[in-house]
Amino acid sequence: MARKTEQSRKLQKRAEQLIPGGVNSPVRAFGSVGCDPLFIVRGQGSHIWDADGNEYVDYIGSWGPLILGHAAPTVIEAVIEAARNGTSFGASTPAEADLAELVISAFPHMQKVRFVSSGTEATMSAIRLARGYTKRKYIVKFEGCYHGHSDALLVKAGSGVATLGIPGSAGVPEEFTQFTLALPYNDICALDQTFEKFKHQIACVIVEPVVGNMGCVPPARGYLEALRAITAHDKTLLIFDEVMTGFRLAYGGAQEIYAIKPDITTMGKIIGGGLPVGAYGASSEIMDLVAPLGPVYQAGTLSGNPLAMAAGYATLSYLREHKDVYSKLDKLAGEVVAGVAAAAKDAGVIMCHNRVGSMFTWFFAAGPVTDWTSAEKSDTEAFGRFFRAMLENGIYLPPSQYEAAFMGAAHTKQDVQQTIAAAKQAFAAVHA
Ligand code: HOZ
Repeated sequence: MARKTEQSRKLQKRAEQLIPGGVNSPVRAFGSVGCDPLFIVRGQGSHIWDADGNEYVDYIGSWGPLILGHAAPTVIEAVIEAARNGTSFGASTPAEADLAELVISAFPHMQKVRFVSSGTEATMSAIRLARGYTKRKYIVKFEGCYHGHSDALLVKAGSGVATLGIPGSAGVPEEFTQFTLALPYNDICALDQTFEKFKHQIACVIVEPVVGNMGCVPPARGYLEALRAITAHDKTLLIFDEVMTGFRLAYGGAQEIYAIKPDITTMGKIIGGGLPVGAYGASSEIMDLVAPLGPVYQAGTLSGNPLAMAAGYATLSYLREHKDVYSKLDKLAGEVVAGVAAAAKDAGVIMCHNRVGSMFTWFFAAGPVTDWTSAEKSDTEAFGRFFRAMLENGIYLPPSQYEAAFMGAAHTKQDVQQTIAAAKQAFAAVHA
């Protein structure tokens, strides 16, 4: 029987009258997968329910933050308790240093951290800090990586920008991006050439150490090491954008897995346990340039918000006490990724996959997908057919070929079996 969609449709029509595209973030409009967006009314563990009463296994988890699943009791109780004492003061609260201590303890290079309200703010502030520290203008980013929607970082960006197939954004004057150099990811030669050309002029290199925003793309062997060596040699700061990967791939993020110490780490998602948070951290020498100690300005009324601090603290303390969660996630995610890949092979569907721990993508491409040029070769029409068929079978995937899927601690073997069974049916639709 076809999935009911009447209520979600009604809600979308209403929202479209009031909000651009009916959404507060573009990918949610489902534009690239050819169906109406869902309106979610409830989440519990690894499942969500929409306004029409349909139930789905959720592989988005709010785009990564919900590593403990929806409405995890430890997080909900912490938020309720914090809310009873007031929701915002625009003044310091003890919870900020508590969360700061947990975050800093996870990253060996970090001595101080500043909380903001989103990943966009974190990366934007980290770039400003890098420029303030090095007194240089140029920044390097990579094609298909997404670091939020600040002007200088939208150049050749992934995520919604890639999904919509737009080169950047209207409203950003050329002058605002003249110091942004966008290079292919996983290409050491391009890095070498750029550092040769812009010697002592590059303030920082910002990278998703495992990319999530062109779909999941891991670093090639030796790539992050080369990045570290080149930046150190030129006294350029290396920024790891671990908004997605921090506390997800391992407690200490991608930098723990690949054993690299960046100069600045940006974070978001999991450190807010599902509430709006971002953060950037570095050595005291770098961080003490931030106002009020130093001349690099950054501020925010909702920065360090007590509810977000409480949700983040509950999530991180759980993960710190249960580090075996990462090996369990790795195993279960391995099973679902391999099971769906096998079903694709049996059905003769051209597909490849990338996975690092609990982050993964099935690309409708022959692969391997190692950078934006290879990701872009994906058959997005086929992905759309697969996405819609999976939805009909109760599986909620990211509504874009160029976004990673996430698994959380609440997912079960049964979820995995249901997903593989759904994929077997869905691949028939991909051929249709
Ligand atoms: N660009 C976000 C993930 N890469 C999606 C944001 C959202 O729609 O919530």
